[in-house]
Amino acid sequence: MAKVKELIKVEDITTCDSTTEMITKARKDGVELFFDRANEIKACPIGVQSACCKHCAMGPCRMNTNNPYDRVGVCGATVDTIVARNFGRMVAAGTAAHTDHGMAMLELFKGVITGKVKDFTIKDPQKLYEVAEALDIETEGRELKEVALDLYKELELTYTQVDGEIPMVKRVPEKTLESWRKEGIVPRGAMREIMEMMHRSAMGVDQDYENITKQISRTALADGWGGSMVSTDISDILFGTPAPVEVEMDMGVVKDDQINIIVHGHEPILLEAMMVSAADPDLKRLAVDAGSKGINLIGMCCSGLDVLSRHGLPHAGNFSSTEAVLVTGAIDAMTVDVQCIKQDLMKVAECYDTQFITTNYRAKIEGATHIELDEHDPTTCTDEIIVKAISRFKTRSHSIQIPKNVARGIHGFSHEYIKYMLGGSFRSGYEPLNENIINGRIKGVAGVVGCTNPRSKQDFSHVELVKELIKNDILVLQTGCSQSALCKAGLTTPGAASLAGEGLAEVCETVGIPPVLGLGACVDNSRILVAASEMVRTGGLGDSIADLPAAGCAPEWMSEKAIAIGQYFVASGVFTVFGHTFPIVQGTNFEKHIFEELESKDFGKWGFADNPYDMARLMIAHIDKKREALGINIKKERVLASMEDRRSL
Ligand code: BF8
Ligand code: SF4
Repeated sequence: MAKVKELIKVEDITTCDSTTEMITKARKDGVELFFDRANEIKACPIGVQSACCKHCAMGPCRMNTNNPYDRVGVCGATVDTIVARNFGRMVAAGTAAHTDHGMAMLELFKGVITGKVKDFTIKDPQKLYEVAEALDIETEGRELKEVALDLYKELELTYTQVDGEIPMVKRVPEKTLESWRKEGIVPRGAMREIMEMMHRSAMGVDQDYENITKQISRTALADGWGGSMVSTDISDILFGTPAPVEVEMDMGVVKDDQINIIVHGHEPILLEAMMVSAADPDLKRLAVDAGSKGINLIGMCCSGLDVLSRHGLPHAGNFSSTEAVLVTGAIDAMTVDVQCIKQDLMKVAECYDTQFITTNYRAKIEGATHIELDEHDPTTCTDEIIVKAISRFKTRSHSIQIPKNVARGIHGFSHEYIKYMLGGSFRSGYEPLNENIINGRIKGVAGVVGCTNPRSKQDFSHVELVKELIKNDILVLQTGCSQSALCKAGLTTPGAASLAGEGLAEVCETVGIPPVLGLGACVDNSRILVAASEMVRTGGLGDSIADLPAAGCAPEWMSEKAIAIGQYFVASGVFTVFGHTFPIVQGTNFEKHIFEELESKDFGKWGFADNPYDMARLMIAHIDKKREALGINIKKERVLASMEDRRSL
């Protein structure tokens, strides 16, 4: 193991108590973690501003970040071209990740409806009908299978459509869609958009940053309103639409006397199949015969959030805790599929003799055991994983230390549930939410989402930002790793209403909800888009998403996927703030374009701040500006009209 020169203080790394405890143990055990390397490997100052182009062998060409216009690349590319192209390629990569995942979900759906996949069925037929109706597919008097086949064909266009507009634009508010049409950015299929983004950002193609930005938006929209949205809808149809459920979060969910299996990644099929295997009577008996009290299935990161939302399965933590949990010595197997799997998990697992298993043909890791999951027969793979975990349990040889912390929260909100909870079954709809925004009890809505990053103190910005927002009566919607941070901090319980401003607290107490609503994994940001559309359609808050008193933030982002998400929120009309770092050169025309000018086209815009309090200030100021424009910025007293007033109406 490489020797770390200077160890960073644990209190500067994380605010998560369990991760703190495990970092300390790892140091005692001589195990290096990614936090240590983040401290040792200084971020490249050119790369951090995306000021280098290596798209051809005449370069790589490096710009002067202090004086961005004093030089151009060998081919003459300006700093604006270079930074915009790099940004576009990040969006293409992030979009590819979400849409490839969505396409895998769609293939699974096809397998289920054609009878080729027998281990899963359609769990939520009502959602299937709803999605079909939203896409104008005839449902009246038709068999579920017939509708499902039509839906499959329609949704496939999300990925493959060569021309025209993707199906899900039917959900976009009219005025927002009009703005996209005017700008020429309504997406075709994701494959086409990603291909065109890669083409246009190659050497010698699109060299006008404004024109490049159009393709950046179009590609990102093919993710948010395309690949990600289809992934969410299909997962709900196959595995059930989430409804609020009490969950346990943090490393205390690991049990000393049970066979602990961590499932980490992004494809719900792996965890859903693991649940089937873990319930198998033969495997359960095998686990008990091995001397354990049973099989303890635990999720991490996004697929963990998927099953946490749907089934209340325990969750051990977010991206920055995936190595730390292995340091407990109590993990018998960690099994992974795609995305956000740090390669060094393999090495850390090896240090503790944990079985480390890859399951997806797309993502193998040197040294890991590969047991491929075949969607036609997923439990053959997951049964084998459990058998391996049992054998590791029998030969446990490392000292075990499990942090005791377990937080509880209510998660599993969906845009359907938000509609139901505020209106009740009698008058379900978004009217109560809109009314409460108009009357000022709720100032606005914020999406706080995304990763943790070892270059930013784990969880700190997520928690501080959200505390500021709810204190200011802003209802917070969450997806991705941010949710683990907020759950650990106790903010996803109805009791957290006591930390909210008076108005928001009143609404939360009346409805019995937390002021911070967990909506699932990162692809489930699409739920926020649908909720925003419903708010516009319901009325009283403007005609397009850009009119809503809403803002988004990814305070500790690290993945290219986060940039794709940020861009589709911006293109949809949302002011989106990123924290800690932003991959552009400051003081350039491209920066001005995406941080200021886009707003004038009925889009949102980007914002940046390096601490949570400034992030909150930016978001609140934007929400106030939108309230002002809507003419609802004055907190009105509720006055009952007198009979005289009524007569004069
Ligand atoms: O997709 S929030 S660290 S796990 S990228 Fe990754 Fe970021 Fe977590 Fe899920 Ni999303
Ligand atoms: Fe340099 Fe232009 Fe080649 Fe980029 S495309 S590496 S700027 S010569």
